[in-house]
Amino acid sequence: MTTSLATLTRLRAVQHRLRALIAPLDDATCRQQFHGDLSPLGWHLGHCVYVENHWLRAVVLGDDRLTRKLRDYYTPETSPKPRRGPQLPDKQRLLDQVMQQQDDNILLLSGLAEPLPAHPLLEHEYLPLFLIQHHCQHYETMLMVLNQRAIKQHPGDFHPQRRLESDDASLVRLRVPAGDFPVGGEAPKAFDNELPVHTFSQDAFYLGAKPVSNAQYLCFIEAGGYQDPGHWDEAGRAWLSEHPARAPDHWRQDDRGWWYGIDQDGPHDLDPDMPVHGLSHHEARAFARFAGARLPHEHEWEVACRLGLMYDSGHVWEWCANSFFPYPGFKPFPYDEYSLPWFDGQHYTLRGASRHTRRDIRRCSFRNFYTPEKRHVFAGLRLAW
Ligand code: AVJ
Ligand code: FE
Repeated sequence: MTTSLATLTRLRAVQHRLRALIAPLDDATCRQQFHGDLSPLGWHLGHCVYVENHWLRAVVLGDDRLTRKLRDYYTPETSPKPRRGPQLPDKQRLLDQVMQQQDDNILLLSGLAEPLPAHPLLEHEYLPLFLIQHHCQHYETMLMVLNQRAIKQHPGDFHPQRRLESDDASLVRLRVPAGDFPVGGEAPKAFDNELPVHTFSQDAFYLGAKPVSNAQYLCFIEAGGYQDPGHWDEAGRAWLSEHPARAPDHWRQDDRGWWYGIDQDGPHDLDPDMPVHGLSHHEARAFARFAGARLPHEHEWEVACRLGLMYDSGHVWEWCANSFFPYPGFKPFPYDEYSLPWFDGQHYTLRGASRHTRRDIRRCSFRNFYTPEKRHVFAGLRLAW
């Protein structure tokens, strides 16, 4: 068996991107935990090459020499986040090891130096495609870490050039027709949670032409949205009473009361027309109620995407109304923990993509999922009626 040049190139590219995020940082930064829900950057890099080594070497080639001792440390379920930083190798050593192993894995997958055995995981390039998409998700999580780092380290001395003005929360609506539509992803790229393809029957509904913008979200803030319990359902009120949130996660006010944002490159003016992010599912629901709307079901979103109505999407993940659930006939693949534990009613589906999402996982059927209180995942919302 061999792997096509196109697939090898995509894997190579994301391997390189992962290392490039680490390369300019010092050792202490790579092992620091900047947010309670996020791992150190160095752990993400090591985890990604561990996942390659596990599937390719231990499972396909039956050689677990590289993974045996690292299993507990790089398996999220057995590795407490606060312990991940101190146990990392020195940054330069980690980078050297990772680069060497990535190179070896590309060579193995190419089948050029030595023949790659026939194995079910290699059929239709399933394994390298899985690895690419796995790494893309960790790449994005590493951007979340860099964002949290910038937020925590920001001294609060920024003055935006322009004052963000609030804008009417009513939006241009698209009509999405009623009908029976296929939903789900295509093998071999699809993750287990996107399968099988099945039919979704919907009534006609209206969907925001764009996600809610920064200026529109400011309208909610200035209208006292965080203070008025009428916009919040019971779960939202419970969350609000425990969290001091009164604006998106990365928004700050200067001494004039002007809003600005912080991302991995530091503080910046907020573009009124760009989609808002940094919102929990609770805030997304409250905004929707405030605007006289609701969140879309993930399959309404997917149908609209398949009908070509999402051409400007892709700057923020979009919280959906429903929790993450298995499709009828779901089979866990390639391992139970990829999706199964998260069908727990505690996770909500997100659709779309953020500006940090690489194109390998941008598709109408892709399902992201997080618990509703998460505010660091580049998530905003789109309204439905
Ligand atoms: C689907 C993005 C929530 O990052 O925890 C990565 C994807 N699964 N490695 C995560 C995932 C295993 C997952 N998310
Ligand atoms: Fe992972």
